[in-house]
Amino acid sequence: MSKAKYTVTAALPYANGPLHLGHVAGVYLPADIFVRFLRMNNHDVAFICGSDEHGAAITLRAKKEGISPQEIVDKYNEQIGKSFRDFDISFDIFHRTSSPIHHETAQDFFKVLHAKGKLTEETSEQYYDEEYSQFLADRYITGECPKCQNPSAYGDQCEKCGSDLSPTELINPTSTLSGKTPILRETSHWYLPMNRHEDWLREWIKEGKLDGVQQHDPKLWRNQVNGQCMSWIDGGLHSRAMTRDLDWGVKVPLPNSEGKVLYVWLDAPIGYISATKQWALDNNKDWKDYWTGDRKLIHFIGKDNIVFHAIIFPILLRDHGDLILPDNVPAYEFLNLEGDKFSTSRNWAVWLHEYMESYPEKSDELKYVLTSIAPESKDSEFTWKEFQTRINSELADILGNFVNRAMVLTQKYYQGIVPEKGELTEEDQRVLKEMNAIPDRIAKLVYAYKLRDAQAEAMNLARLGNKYLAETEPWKLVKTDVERVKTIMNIALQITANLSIVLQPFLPATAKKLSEFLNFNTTDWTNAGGDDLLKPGQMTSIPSILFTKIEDELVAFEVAKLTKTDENVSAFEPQKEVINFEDFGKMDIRLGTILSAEKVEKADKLVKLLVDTGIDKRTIVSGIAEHYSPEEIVGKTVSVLMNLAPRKIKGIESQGMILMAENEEGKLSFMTPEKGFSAGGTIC
Ligand code: B3M
Ligand code: ZN
Repeated sequence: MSKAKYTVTAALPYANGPLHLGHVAGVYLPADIFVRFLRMNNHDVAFICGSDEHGAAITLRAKKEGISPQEIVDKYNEQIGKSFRDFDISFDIFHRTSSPIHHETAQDFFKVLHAKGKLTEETSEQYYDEEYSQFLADRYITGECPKCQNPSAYGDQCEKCGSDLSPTELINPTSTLSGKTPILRETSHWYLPMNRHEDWLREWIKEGKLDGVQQHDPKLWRNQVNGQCMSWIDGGLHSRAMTRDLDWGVKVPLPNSEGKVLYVWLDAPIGYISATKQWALDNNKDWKDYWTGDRKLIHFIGKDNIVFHAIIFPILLRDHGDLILPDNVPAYEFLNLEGDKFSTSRNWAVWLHEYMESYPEKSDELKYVLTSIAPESKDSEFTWKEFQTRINSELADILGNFVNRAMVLTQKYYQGIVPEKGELTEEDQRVLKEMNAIPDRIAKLVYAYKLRDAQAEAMNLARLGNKYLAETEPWKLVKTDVERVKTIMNIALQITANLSIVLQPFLPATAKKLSEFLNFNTTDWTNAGGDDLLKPGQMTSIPSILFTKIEDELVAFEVAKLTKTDENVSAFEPQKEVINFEDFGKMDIRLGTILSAEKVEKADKLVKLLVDTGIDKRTIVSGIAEHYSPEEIVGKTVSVLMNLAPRKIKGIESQGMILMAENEEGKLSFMTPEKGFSAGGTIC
C-alpha cells in the first residue's frame, strides 16, 4: 500500500499581536510534531501556515495603535514569523493573506461559488455608525449577550458563553468606533445558505461518509469537534453573510460592489490554498496535487475555530468542487496560565518572542513542557513551577542523566569507541524487546493525534535506559567483569541511538545533539527499534550537558514579571528590551541648574532653557510648558541627558534633554537631587 499523502495546515494567526504559549501549545507545536513525524515516515507532506491579515481584528488593532492596517500586519507578520523561526516550527511556507496571490485566489474562489449559484444575495437592515459612516459587523459592535447576559459580547460571538451571534441579537448594541448607539440601515450582501447542507454534513461528520463513500475515520475526530458540530447542525444551520461593508480586505469581485470585501472567515481558510500555491510556485510543484485526489487534509486549530473548519470551510470546498475535504480537524482546548486565562489585553501571558529572547537555547525545554501539558482533550495549565519540575526531574534527571552516563562511560572505558555485544542475558533481551516495541507505540499514538502520550512514550525509552544502567551498574561491574560491561554499554548506546530517532519530532535540537555525540544520523523512522544501529568500533564524541537545571530564581523572576505587568498594565508601559552595561554607559547624564526659561513662541508645550551643566552653559528645549511655568523653574537643579545628538526644535538648536518622571495621568516632574548636589554632578 502506498503511503498516505498529507496537506497539514496550522490556523493562520491574526497579524494583530504576538504569539503566546497558549497559541503554541494548542496549534503550532502539535502540528509541527505531527509533520516532523510524517516526514520521517516518508509521507509526502506539505505544512502550510501564514498570517491572517484581514478582518476587524486587524483594523481595530490599527486604530488602537494609531497606525494603518497595513503597518499593523507588516509589523506582526514579521514578529510572528520570526518567533516561529526562532522556535523552529518547520512550516514549508509561512505566507500572508495580504499577498496578491491570495487576493486573486480568494476572488476566484468567490466567483466560482457565485457562478454556480451557491450564494444568495439578501438585503437586510444592519447597524450603522453615522459618525464614522460605517456598517458595524463582527467586532465593530458590542452589547449584551442574549444568552448569558455578558455585557460585552461582540457582534459575531460571545466570548463568555461561546455562542455564535449576529449583531441584531445583541441587547443595547453599541458601536466600538464612536461608543454610540447605532442606527439601522439597509445594505445587501452575499450569503451562504448553510441550511442546504445539513444532510450531507450530518453523514460526513457522524460517519465519515460522503455520498455513501467512506472518507475518514470518524473515531479519530475528537469528541469536542463532533460535539460542537452536531450541536450546530441540530440547532439548524442558517444563512451566513460572506461579505462585509469595509474597506480593508479582499474586494468582492463582482460589478457594483464598491466598499464591499469578503468576510474574513471566507478568505482566511482560502489562505491555506493560496499559501500552497505560492509554495508550489517557489518549489516547482503543482499546488493542485496538494488539494485534490488521494490526500489527507488536516487542520490543526484551537477550539474556537471548530465550526469554521469543520462546517463552513467544508461547505465552501464542496460547493467550489474538485477539492478535498478535511480528513481530520484536530482542535485543541485552551491552555491557562498560572490559574487564569491567557489575556492579551491584561498582558497575562508568556509571549513566545520574549521567551526566545530570554532563553534562546531552551526551545526544546519549552517544547517538552508544552507537549506534556498540551490541552488535547480538556483545558490545561502552564505554571513556571511545573516548567521547572518537568525540566529538572524529567529532561535533566532522566533523559540527560542517561545519555550522559552512556556517553561518558564509553569515553572512560573505550576512549569513545562502541564496544562489541557478547552473549545477552534475559534482562538484556527484555530491554531490547521493550526498546524495539516503543517506535510502533509512538507511531500509533501520533496517527491518532495523541501527541502528549506519544512524547511520554518516547521518554519511556530514556526511562528504560536509565533504569537499565541503574540496575546493571556497569561502573561497579567493570572491576570484575569487563566482558559483561561491553554488552551493557553497547546496549546503552543502542538505546541512545534510538532516542536520537524517536525524539526528533518532539525535541529536534536535542535529537540532533545526540546524533552528533554518536556520529550517527538517520531521519528515517523505520530504523527506530533496531539493536544494531551503532556498529562496534564506531567512534563517538565527548558529550556536552543536554539540559541544565532550572533554578528557583528563574521561576520566581518569571512569576513576578507576570504579576507586576498585570497589576500595572493599564497605567504603565511594560519594561523595554534588556540592554547591557555598555549600552547604559554610553549615556552621559548629569545635574544641571536652570539659569533662565522662556516659552517658545507658537508652541504650547515647549520651553527654551539655558542650563548650567558644570562644564558649559547650553540651550535645551523641553516639552514641559504644560507642567511648569517659566518663572517657577529658574534656579532648579534637574537631570540632563548631555550627549543626545543636538537637534533643531522650532528653529532652536537643543543641546541635550531634560529627564522627567511621568505619572499615570501623564503629569511630568523634574528629577531633582537632594540638597547638597549641584550642577555638574554625574548620574550613574
Ligand atoms: N485567524 C482566528 C484565530 O487566530 C483566525 C484563524 C484563521 S484560520 C483560517 O483564532
Ligand atoms: Zn454569552
